[in-house]
Amino acid sequence: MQRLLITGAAGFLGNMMRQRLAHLAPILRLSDVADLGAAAANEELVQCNLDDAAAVDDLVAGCDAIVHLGGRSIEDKWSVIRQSNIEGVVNLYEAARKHGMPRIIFASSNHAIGYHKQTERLDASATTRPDGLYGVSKVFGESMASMYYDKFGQQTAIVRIGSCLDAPVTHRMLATWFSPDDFVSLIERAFTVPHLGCPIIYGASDNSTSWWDNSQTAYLGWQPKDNSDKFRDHLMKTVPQPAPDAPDVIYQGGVFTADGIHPED
Ligand code: NAI
Ligand code: 15L
Repeated sequence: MQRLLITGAAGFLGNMMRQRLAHLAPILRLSDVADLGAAAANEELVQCNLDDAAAVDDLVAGCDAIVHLGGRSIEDKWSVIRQSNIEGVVNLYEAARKHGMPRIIFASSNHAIGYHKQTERLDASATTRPDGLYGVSKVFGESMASMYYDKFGQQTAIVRIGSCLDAPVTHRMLATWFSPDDFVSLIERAFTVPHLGCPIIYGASDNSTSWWDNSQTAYLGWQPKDNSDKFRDHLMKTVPQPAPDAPDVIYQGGVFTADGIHPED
């Protein structure tokens, strides 16, 4: 691979991946609507809005693979979600189709299935149960990936990310935690497996508490290595246990299920 595109590169995960994925290609093309700072010798910086089709077309041209992290990452009013996660995904997939169909990692979210109870165990065939407009937009993105695969053969790894950060900070995250190292190894695998297809993969580490079953994507040969247990004792001692009827204890999407629909200004 010559050039890897990372969208949302100024964001939390984007910043992390800017360092951690640099070994995958000699050139990293980094994009965001926000400022990306100074370019390192191996970096091309492109500041653009994902809702700008022409800009996204230029952005994708010449890229051999895409890690699509750009978009609104929490619940918000519809106009914001639509611009970033609906128009943005449409523009990205059209640009990819026109420019040789580079493999895409699509950062979906557990909020696509957030209204499932924590007592359920889900695999890739589970019904989507989004827990807000943000979750609905991720279901839309997953559908775009699926349709572009069936119609054009565009390959995408749809990753329903749980909670990707250095360490879990809530009790719920003992189940949803996805270590950055495990995310990196999944991306590496998705770009090197001979046939990727368009799998749905739950982005979680090998946590002892788990609601998700990735057996349908065993063909990828990816195994998470980390386990949130190493943080369990500290978390139990330092973070108060939520009430048994709290959304964070009942639903896989946790507190997102308690959000209202955000009105427009
Ligand atoms: P973030 O909010 O820190 O980063 C998202 C980036 O996308 C921001 O830098 C933002 O400026 C950019 N962006 C938003 N709208 C844009 C637009 N219209 N045009 C261009 N750039 C735009 O979010 P984070 O945590 O880094 O997440 C990255 C991706 O992973 C998001 O798509 C999020 O939904 C998904 N995800 C993240 C999880 C996590 O644990 N961090 C969990 C589940 C999903
Ligand atoms: C997400 O989809 C969000 O982008 C992230 O900020 C976390 O809140 C995560 O889900 C989560 O459910 O913990």
